[in-house]
Amino acid sequence: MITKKCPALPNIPWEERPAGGKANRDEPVWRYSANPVIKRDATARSNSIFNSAVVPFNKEYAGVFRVDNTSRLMNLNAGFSKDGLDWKIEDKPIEWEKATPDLPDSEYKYDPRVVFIEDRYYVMWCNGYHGPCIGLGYTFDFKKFVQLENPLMFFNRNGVPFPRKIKGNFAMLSRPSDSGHTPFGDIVYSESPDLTFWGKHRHVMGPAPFERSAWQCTKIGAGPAPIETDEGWLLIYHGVLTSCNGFVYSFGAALLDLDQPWKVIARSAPYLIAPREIYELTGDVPNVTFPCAALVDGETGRLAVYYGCADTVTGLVFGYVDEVVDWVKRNKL
Ligand code: BMA
Repeated sequence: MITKKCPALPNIPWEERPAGGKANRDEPVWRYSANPVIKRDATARSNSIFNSAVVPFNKEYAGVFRVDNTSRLMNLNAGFSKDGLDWKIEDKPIEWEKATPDLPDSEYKYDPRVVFIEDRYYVMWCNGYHGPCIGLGYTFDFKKFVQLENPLMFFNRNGVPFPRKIKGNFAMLSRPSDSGHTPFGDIVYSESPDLTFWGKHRHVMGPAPFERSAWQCTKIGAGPAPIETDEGWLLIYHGVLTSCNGFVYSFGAALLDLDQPWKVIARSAPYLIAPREIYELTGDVPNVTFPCAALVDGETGRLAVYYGCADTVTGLVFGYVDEVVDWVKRNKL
């Protein structure tokens, strides 16, 4: 078992791989049969709930959800669940307390990631401040939330913290962008001693050559917080293809070096999941599967990945960390 570095999570949401016709396909993950696990109208004024982050919390689950409301404003709401499947999401967005009074206001917030580091849950999101930038904050209880300095300059999206310090520093991935629907994008690594000042920027990987892996040939971005395994950090990441109808968002996986995570050990040429089901193919933005959170049971290696579907609802896929790692190594770009 290569996931012993992750804590046990005996109540991880789970469903066995479906038997039958698809059993011989080389696809290490399978969709929850009751997808979408979170519907678009789960709060009083939500237009859509997608690209959201869940974590184990007090033997149950909590999360920070991207809730676009019926004015089509993008914001983050807290939510709670006993089993990771049935969610109660707050009707009102999180009201952030500023760590220092001179912190700039956010024009919007979207695409959160949540990770427990040392003593608290950190939230990273795409924050509106003169264009998209990375927002950062923390909570202990998912009731009171404190906002910290924006880690990096605008323009940037898909900020994702590592779940532990690397050689004494906090670490994150991000994806420098422009102010619009960016037609490019590479994953970059950065470190910080104090979560305010970030440096040691390193290029991790860029889009793949079109002729070798087309689903990730326009841009890529980190998904859930990297998962620590004996073979490296397992990074689930999204990739974008530009079709005649616009962007198509799929996701695949890579293995990064444990001590120098900007070094890519392996990266998958095929995707893990691409828009195929009706709730991934149609919605407010068609053809989007966008992972933002992963739960792992360190005992069994079970993996549950939450992903936004067509910018409208939230889906869930299951797999085993070992099988995904093995699949990445067998299907290297
Ligand atoms: C990106 C972000 C994501 C979204 C994706 C597809 O720029 O807005 O939240 O899922 O586009 O529309």
